[in-house]
Amino acid sequence: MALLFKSDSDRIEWWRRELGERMPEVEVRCWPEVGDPKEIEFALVWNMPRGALASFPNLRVIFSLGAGVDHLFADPELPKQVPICRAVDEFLTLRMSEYVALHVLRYHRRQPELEELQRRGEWKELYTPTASERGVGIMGLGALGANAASALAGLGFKVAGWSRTPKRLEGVESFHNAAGLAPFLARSEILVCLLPLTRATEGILSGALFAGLPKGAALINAARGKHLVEADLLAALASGQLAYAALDVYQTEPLPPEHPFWRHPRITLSPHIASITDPRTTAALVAENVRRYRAGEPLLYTVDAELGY
Ligand code: NDP
Ligand code: OXD
Repeated sequence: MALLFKSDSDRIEWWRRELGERMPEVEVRCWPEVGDPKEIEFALVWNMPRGALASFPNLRVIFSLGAGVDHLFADPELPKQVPICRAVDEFLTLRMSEYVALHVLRYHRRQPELEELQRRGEWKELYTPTASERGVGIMGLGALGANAASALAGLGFKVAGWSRTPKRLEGVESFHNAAGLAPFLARSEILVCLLPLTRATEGILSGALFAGLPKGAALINAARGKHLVEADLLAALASGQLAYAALDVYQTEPLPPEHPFWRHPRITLSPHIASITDPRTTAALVAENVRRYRAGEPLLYTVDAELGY
């Protein structure tokens, strides 16, 4: 029995160790050293080449090496009968909430402007509203969005969330579906995107959506680059409809060196590190799901191929 592992990270040996300790009976093979394709029963992967997963005739379960599964559904030859499980764990969730809190507070407390004043050697008081006067909107109230929303509510922000189906979350005003989008946007001075990338959400962060936000709002996108129409963000920053953006993900990754985002004075960027999958918690989840598969029990965190998440 073998598990194929593929990651873009440089922590391969750590992954091998964590997987090996939890599943000594499973041989871990690291891409591209596949061995006999017939022996691969499980795949824990990120950004596999198109068509590659279809070449394992005895594949039983595909594990996404991240919360998002768009990298799998982008493969037109993805074997349709094989269940897909995604990463949902405490470390992934907490790290994303840290990222969101960092950038919400950074904008809310006018830190980019303070840093500019520091560069100019200028001593000047800048005023900020209290958190209870600041509307923050989280798009996506799933494993990550719900935790980030609760964390911000705990800091005193006026938090709202938008999801596909209705939610109840203490301290968070909840909106859902197409009908809930306009009122949700209208009260979101800071908009955080934590949606999965699907047919329904690709390109959702567009000029039309920005027009529904209060003038001078800020955007934080930690979901997927393909949610954002990048030219529309630049136009909204130029017109003042948006005042600031913090971005972790891009249409093209790594972000090309000539891309205007790199040097934009009102964009803070990071290289898709908002929440990096942790080998300890994710190996434990994979081991539990391998056990469940063997025991004929329901798998944890399977995704719905129709919805795409
Ligand atoms: P979940 O699947 O748990 O949650 C997704 C949320 O989005 C749900 O609340 C869902 O609504 C909502 N949603 C989906 N489609 C729509 C739609 N069409 N309209 C409105 N709401 C919608 O995902 P996670 O919270 O675990 O992860 C979210 C995304 O974050 C991942 O898919 C990934 O792309 C990104 N990510 C980025 C990382 C980074 O480092 N930058 C790290 C980890 C994840 P409902 O609950 O009603 O189904
Ligand atoms: C993920 C990611 O989906 O890291 O987990 O982007």
